[in-house]
Amino acid sequence: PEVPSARPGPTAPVLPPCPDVPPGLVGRLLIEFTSPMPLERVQRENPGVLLGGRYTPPDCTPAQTVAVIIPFRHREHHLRYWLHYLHPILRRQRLRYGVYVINQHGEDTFNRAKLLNVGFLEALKEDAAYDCFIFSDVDLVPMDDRNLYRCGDQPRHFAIAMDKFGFRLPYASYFGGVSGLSKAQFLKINGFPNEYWGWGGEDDDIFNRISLTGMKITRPDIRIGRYRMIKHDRDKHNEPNPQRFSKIQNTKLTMKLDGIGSVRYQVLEVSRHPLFTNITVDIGRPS
Ligand code: UDH
Ligand code: NGS
Repeated sequence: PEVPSARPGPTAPVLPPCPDVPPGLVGRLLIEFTSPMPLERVQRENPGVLLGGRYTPPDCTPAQTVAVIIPFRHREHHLRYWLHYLHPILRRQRLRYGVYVINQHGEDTFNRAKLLNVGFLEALKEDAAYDCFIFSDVDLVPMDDRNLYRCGDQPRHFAIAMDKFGFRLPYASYFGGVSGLSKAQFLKINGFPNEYWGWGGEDDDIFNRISLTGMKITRPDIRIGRYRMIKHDRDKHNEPNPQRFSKIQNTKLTMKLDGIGSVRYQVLEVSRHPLFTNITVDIGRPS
């Protein structure tokens, strides 16, 4: 008797796994922030990106599904550059990904790490398949597409050679700018701290959480982990937090109670734009 064909029909193509090293990367990139960047242009240049900033490679099946989480308030001009440079890079890296801008509502003190916790939970509500989370400041653009925005068996630090630091680490335990954790790694450290209001220290607290749970960060080669930062003045309502030095001494005690398990917030709006999903959130204010 004739054996039914296992071959899938044209509507359900089974694609091969994406290769470890994506073909067609270009390496070092020219990044500049001088000419204006209209959103219409960025949309026109990225027709393959689906509503909400979702993308799936057409020619292979990626091993991971990556949520890119951006803490945000009043940086629309930076976001346009970020989208312009990052979408083509992430596409060349053959990632299945979505871009989530977590927009802090109101004018109370900014809280980067709490916004990132919100991003983790809200991205998972959008798609339970997310298993890798890349946390990126809106003003940081990689200068080399070989810096792959993926998760590994340890938490990863991507932004290790920023122009403003002379393309070096500012200090050995620096974990700021752009970092990535798998879902399991993120949950293992109870997510990020919610109690760092204002500028500074939250990235050091995250580094402490990783070390205290027996993990060790990985980084790309220093020649590949290069970044340009869009120059800007200090934002309003994000003054240096005077408590940051004492708080980072206490991570071991605080991390059990303060983290993804205790985050409280209210989503005010979810809007799907052509190149990103915007989630406006009320995260409260320091108590
Ligand atoms: N962010 C916003 N809006 C804000 C504050 C912060 O979107 O009002 C986000 C944004 O993604 C930013 C990230 O949080 O990239 C980190 O904040 P930051 O850019 O203020 O931190 P950074 O260390 O700058 O880059 C601190 C002030 C530097 C002043 C330099 C003056 N020459
Ligand atoms: C450290 C901060 C970090 C910050 C890093 C780089 O001193 O949060 O400087 O800052 N830690 C504390 O303040 C405890 S930067 O030069 O980018 O402004 O990421």
